[in-house]
Amino acid sequence: MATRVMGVLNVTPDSFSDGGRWTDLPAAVAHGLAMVAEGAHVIDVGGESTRPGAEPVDEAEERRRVLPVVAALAPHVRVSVDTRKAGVAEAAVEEGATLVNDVSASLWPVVAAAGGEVGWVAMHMQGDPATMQADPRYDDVVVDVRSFLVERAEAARAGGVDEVWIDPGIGFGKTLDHNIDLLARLGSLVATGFPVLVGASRKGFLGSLTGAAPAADRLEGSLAVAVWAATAGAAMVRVHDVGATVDALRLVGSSPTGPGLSSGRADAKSGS
Ligand code: HH2
Repeated sequence: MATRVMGVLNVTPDSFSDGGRWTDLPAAVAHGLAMVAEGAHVIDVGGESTRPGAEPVDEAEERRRVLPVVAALAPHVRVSVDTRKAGVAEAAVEEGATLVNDVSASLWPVVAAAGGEVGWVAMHMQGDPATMQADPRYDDVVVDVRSFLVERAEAARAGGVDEVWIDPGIGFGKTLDHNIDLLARLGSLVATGFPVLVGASRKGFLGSLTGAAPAADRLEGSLAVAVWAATAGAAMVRVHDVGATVDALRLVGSSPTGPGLSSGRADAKSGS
């Protein structure tokens, strides 16, 4: 199945990899449109960093950051709003967002109230960003995350949300081993039948595995995980490096835009 690409657009001063780069409205909109030109299917606009240790942002400030960007991009591309606040989600939908990317996995009633055009992403997080990496524990991380997500997703469906995504929340209250287990057994989430979104782009565990300390140096690991997730059946990957990810997915035949290795008719020139 073709895997779609969600481009990350953080309108924050403190996001772990692109914080401070898109806080100016014209720069944010230009970057969103550039990701669309590179092949992004959805642009995910966020106004509050949820990196480990991040402090919460108040609602008025989060609205000020995200709403103008959502309004400017919505005529051009599907926009999701990355928020934990009902008021921000509601306002973003009014400005044209049609997907609520909810790292708190609790906002489905807002989405249900918005009507059938709006989808919902339920992401798993253990604890809160401020403390979640202190000592995360699970009986079996894959089983625990799966049952949490299925319970939330089924509640949302029963409550009237037709489009429900699930996301294991890589790095959100997870050790290195937890992240690896979730990716290694991603098929267990895919088998639920809910479309799976995976966000591993530039995250810390890639640095732990490859030694690439600055987040911007984690492109190779990010691409490898995107390809891995797509091959395992993820329906969408959330990434910072859209063009490179679209190319990588195209090569393995997971991109909606072309044939690739898995189609058995790769367009490689003969002899090359
Ligand atoms: N990761 C981040 C934020 N939102 N949403 C979903 N559905 N899945 C994710 O894995 C996910 C997410 C964290 O990454 P980023 O937005 O780049 O950084 P920050 O939280 O510092 O703004």
